[in-house]
Amino acid sequence: MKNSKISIIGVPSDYGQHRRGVDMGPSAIRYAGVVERLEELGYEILDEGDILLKRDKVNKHEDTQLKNFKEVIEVSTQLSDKVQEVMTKGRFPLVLGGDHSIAIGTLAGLGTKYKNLGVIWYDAHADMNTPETSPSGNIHGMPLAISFGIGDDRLVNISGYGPKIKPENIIIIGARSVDPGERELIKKHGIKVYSMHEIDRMGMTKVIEETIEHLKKQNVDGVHLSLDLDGIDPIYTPGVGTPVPGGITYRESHLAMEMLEEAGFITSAEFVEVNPILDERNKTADVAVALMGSLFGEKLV
Ligand code: B3U
Ligand code: MN
Ligand code: MN
Repeated sequence: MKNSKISIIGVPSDYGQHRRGVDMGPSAIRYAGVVERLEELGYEILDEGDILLKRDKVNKHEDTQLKNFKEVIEVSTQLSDKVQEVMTKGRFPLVLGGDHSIAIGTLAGLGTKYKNLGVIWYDAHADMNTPETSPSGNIHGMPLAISFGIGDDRLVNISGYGPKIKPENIIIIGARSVDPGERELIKKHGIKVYSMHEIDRMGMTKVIEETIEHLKKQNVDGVHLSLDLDGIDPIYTPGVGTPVPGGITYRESHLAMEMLEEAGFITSAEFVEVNPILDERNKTADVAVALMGSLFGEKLV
């Protein structure tokens, strides 16, 4: 990674879905040794601590079906500010979730600096539902659509502007649970998706080669990796709220991280959906930290 200074931002939010415990994700990842692992690689790490969350439920009389709507707005706004502050200091933002709704805030912050940001969305899901198409009302199933301008206006316009990213700069890797409305949006906006089908047919090497090639062709001015631990097969990462079988292997994931590191163009990252309550002895946080090792240049020999 070109930037040798990393700032860790914890976002202990579980507001984007209904299973408690994912708010402990940042603690679990710290416990798994993220700071030590990256320091060992020679980075200067600053743990910025966690975004502060209010726990009073104010959503009771909300004018929307979206769960914890006001809380998600509040967390996203705070996180966006924090990401901007970290970038102003010239540091690499490494965001630890929390559920995937936090990506709304991360991308809101990143978009103030990067006008042509590339986004790699490593996930079993497309996270492109809208209030109309969502089967659950869970905002963690919506952050990608929101970030390219589709969804509730108040979420689309976090930090006073929107959209944050362009659909042609998005690449989804690992999809295997896609809702009908999401499929339509993927087609309509020509979103590039490497589902498990393509990963199986082409192999992860080709998938990442094409990803890198595509983003370079798009002339992106930065690349954000948004990694949902449920993209990986639940054999390796059982501690997630919505596990889907038939996922990306541990080895394929390391290879992907290593190839992205070699490309040298990742400018920010987030690791989300680690839920230690649903986990087996912090296995999922351990995988998250191991993958961060590869993403930041750990070598086997
Ligand atoms: N697509 C479903 C399920 C889901 C999305 N993201 C996760 N689960 N982790 C939804 O609720 O939108
Ligand atoms: Mn997700
Ligand atoms: Mn997911």
